[in-house]
Formats: sequence, C-alpha cells, structure tokens
Amino acid sequence: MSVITVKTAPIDGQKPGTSGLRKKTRVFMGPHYLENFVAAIWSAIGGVRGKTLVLGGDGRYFNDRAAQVILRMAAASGAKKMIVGQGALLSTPAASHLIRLNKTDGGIIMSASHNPGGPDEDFGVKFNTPNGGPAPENVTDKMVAAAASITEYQIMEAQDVDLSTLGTTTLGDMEIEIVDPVADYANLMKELFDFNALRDLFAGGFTLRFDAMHAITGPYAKTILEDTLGAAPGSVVNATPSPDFGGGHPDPNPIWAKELMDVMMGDDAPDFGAASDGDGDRNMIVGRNCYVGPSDSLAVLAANAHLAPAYSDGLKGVARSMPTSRALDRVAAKRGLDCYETPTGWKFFGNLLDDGRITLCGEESAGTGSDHVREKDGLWAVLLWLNILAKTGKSVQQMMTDHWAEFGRNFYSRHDYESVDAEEANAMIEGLRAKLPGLPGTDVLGATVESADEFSYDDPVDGSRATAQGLRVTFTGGGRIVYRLSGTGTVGATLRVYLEDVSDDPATFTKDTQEALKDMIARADHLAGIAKFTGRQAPDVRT
Ligand code: VG1
Ligand code: CO
Repeated sequence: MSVITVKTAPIDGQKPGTSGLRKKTRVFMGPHYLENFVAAIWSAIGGVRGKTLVLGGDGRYFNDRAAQVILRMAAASGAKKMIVGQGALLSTPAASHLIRLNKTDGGIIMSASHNPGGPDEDFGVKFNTPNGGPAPENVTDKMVAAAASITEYQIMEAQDVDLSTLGTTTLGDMEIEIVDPVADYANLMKELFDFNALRDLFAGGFTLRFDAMHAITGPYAKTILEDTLGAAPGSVVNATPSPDFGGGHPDPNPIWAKELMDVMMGDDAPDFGAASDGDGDRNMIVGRNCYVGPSDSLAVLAANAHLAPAYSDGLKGVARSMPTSRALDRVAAKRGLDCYETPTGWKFFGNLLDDGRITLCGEESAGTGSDHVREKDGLWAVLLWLNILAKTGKSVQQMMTDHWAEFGRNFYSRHDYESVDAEEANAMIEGLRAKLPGLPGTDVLGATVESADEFSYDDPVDGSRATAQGLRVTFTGGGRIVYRLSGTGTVGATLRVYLEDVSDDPATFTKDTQEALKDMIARADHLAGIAKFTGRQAPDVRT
C-alpha cells in the first residue's frame, strides 16, 4: 500500500448549500470531484492527521464507492481512526450521536437527504463538527476557499476495505472500527423515552404504520418500534434501504408519502402514521384522518415534551427556523420559554443547543430535534409523539383539537416551485427585495402590511452574522408570507413560498389549510409576481 499524490485543479460549484454539498450523482462520480471536496474538508479542519472521524451515509447509489475513497484519503493523510457504520450506513442523527458518544473530531455523512438517489439523481457530502452538528458557515467557508485553490490531494492505493463485518481492521496505519449503525442510537432512545409506557401502548392494541420510504430509517425503526417496543410485525413498511429509494422521492410530506396518506385517511387506518426521509432526520406525523403539519407538530412537542423522561424538568428554551410557523412562539409565550428564530438549516441551532439556551427546535420542513444530538431526528420525533400519546391517552386528532383550543391555530403551508429558471427566480427575489422598504402601511388585497424585510441573523452565542436568509412580509392580524430560494436543489432554482395566517376562533380550526390561506396565497403572487416570473400557475408541491 502506498500513498500517492494526485495533481488536480479546482472544480466550479464546490460550495456547500443549506446542508452540505449536493450535486447530481454523476457529477460526484466525475474525475477528482469527490476527492477535491474531501481534500477541502481536510484543509478546512486543519488537516486530518491524528484525528478520529465518523463515516456513514444513507445508502444511496455511490454511497459504498464514496466511502472507500474517503477511507483511502483519510488513511493517506494520516487520520488515526475512522468509525464507520456497517455497510457504510448511518442515519444522520445516528452519525451525530456517534460523533458525540466517541468524542471524535467530527464526521462525514454521505447523503443528499430528501433528494432522490440513483445514478441520474443526487448525491451529497456533509461534514459535521465535534459537537455532532453540521459545520457552521465559518468552516464551510474554509472548504469553499480550499476547493477553489486545490492543486493536489493524497490518496492511498489499496484494495477495498470490507465494511460488511463488525469489528476493527486497518488501512495502512489507520484503524477502522466498523460498528452496528443502529445499536448506540437505539440505546440513546431508550434513555430518553419511557419504553415501558410505549410497550404497554402497543400491548394494548395501539396500531402504527411507519413508512421508511426505502431509505435509511428502516433498520432503525424495525429494531426500535417492532423488535423492542412490540409494534406488530409489518408496522414498518418499505423498510429495506435501496440505492434509489425504490425509485421514489424520500421526502416525508403528503405528496411523496402519498401511499401512507391514503392508508391514514382510509377506513382501516391505524392509530398513528409516520414517515421519514432519505437520511432519517425528518419526520411526517399523521393521525387517523388527521395530517399534522410539521410546524404544528413542533408546537405540540414543545407543549408536551415534559411527559417524556428526558424532558420532565421542562425545556430550557426553544427555537425554530424563520420560515417555520409561529405556532411554536405561542407555546413559548404561554409557558414562559425563550424562543429563538434562526435561518433555515440545522447548523444554526448548534450554538443555541451547545450553550444550553434551548432544548428543542425544529423547522417547517419536517425536521424536529433536541439537545440529545446536533441534527434533526425523525425517529426521535416519532418516539416523542408516541410517548406523549401513551401518557395522555389521546388520539392524534384529539391532541390537535386540544392544542388549537389552548393556543389558537396558525394555518400554514409551503408552496414549492421546483426547477424554475434560476435567472427568473433571482429576478423575482431582487424585484421584491427592492419593493420591501415601501411596503409597510400599504394595503395588499385587503390586508395591511405591518413589516417587510430581508432576514439576517446575529448568532447570540458567537456573534456571527448570516445575511440574505429570506424575504418576509407580515400583516397586521398575524398573517405572514416568506420567500426564499432553496439551498439543497441540484437543478435550476426552487422557489419556496411560506404562507401563514392565524385564527383564535375555534369555529375555523377545522378549515382546510389551503382554503384558510386563500387570501395569503393571492397576496403572495400579487406582491412578487410568482406566476409571471416562474411561468407556473400553481406550485409543484404544497406541504
Ligand atoms: C431544506 C429545508 C430545510 C432543511 C434542509 C436540509 O433546505 O427547507 O429546512 O434544513 O433542506 O434538510 P432548502 O434550502 O432546500 O429550503 V435535509 O433533511 O434535506 O438534510
Ligand atoms: Co434529511
């Protein structure tokens, strides 16, 4: 085995977005592409020599090949040890946990999360820091700089490492420990939740359908829900991870998880339904005949988390990403909790969690988590919901009805316009940005603008500032529209329009969300000219 130095040159576009570097798989498979970026990671963390890292991914196409390349590069550059999930598999929250549990110098997660997988779909690479969380911008900025000036990288010439067998092996001088991807994560969940109450729940006939969407959560959900807690065999469906996620789109929302939605809205619906995304950090919660919007789910979890052992002393504070509905703020206000508003992306929660300012946080995109790891965690959210249902004896529907009765209802929906022309999308945002200062006080189709600005975030812990994080327009009475461009897509631009309106009138609480937001939807187009710029009459996805 020998270390070789490969001459290379910078490749355009190696800039991490909302969550790591995501590109078409074939781009990642292109000459030097993955290698350049991995070398840029080493450079951004001050070299990998003597360090221990965690490595795993969501099992999508190229996951296995990429793992071998990363191991050979780590060995060539003097890494001390790599802790790898068996088969190079790890869910994102499990990877975060392993980084923290083993006090490593960080980890690499191979995933494009909710993006589809396959040779013609997407791949991604993300670096997490020693706290277990996604690298903050000061680290990703260094990756960008290193990738833009790279001239060579080191890689070891060696045969593939057998990652299928648990135990310890070596590559050159580097130790490789192959671990069960599920075991440590399952132990953590046992510490957080009342597993006896959950076992009793299932023993009492409670039924569940968990759709793993052919992605990484299957083995985790089967072990925990079926084998440990006693959910009926077969409760976890689409449980075997496949490189192309069964040809599907592993995004847990009513559109992509339609199969689950149909079951949950049908005559023989189980008590509880859930789905998760490609890398297992997101969740969708559905009751019998009752879809729970992610922003509402976050609010319900915040209001009831104390029913689970890990949170029985109450929460230190909570946080949500800016576009997430303000249902959480209502809970925080009533319970006297600090509530932080951060830019989109989990990396912005890290400092708040590390500093002990918050215990629980979440995003409208179906990511919820707590200080148990530094990533959002799909299965954790499912278990917290189940723990709450077990303790209250309520159905999902009853939980929602009671929640709205106590806190009021924030109607909320996100409209996505996918793969639109990037120039047109940017022109729309620029046009709206220019209009913002003149909007306060004006009338937009019958509602008065209260404020209009572009969101910037000053991190209260380290003082760093993130700018250009979305345009927001709020209306007197509590309505709000947010516009931003996605940072996870790989083709053209995806415009996200986040719509919210509030009601304290119980008579309206069961209204259909899109119907309740009809006026806001019209205002969103009126203000920004969505149809004009995108050429679309309707969004591709409404969640
Ligand atoms: C999307 C979501 C964001 C989430 C991010 C990564 O980002 O909106 O809330 O944190 O994906 O999630 P964007 O920039 O496309 O809106 V995952 O589960 O795809 O790592
Ligand atoms: Co994800």
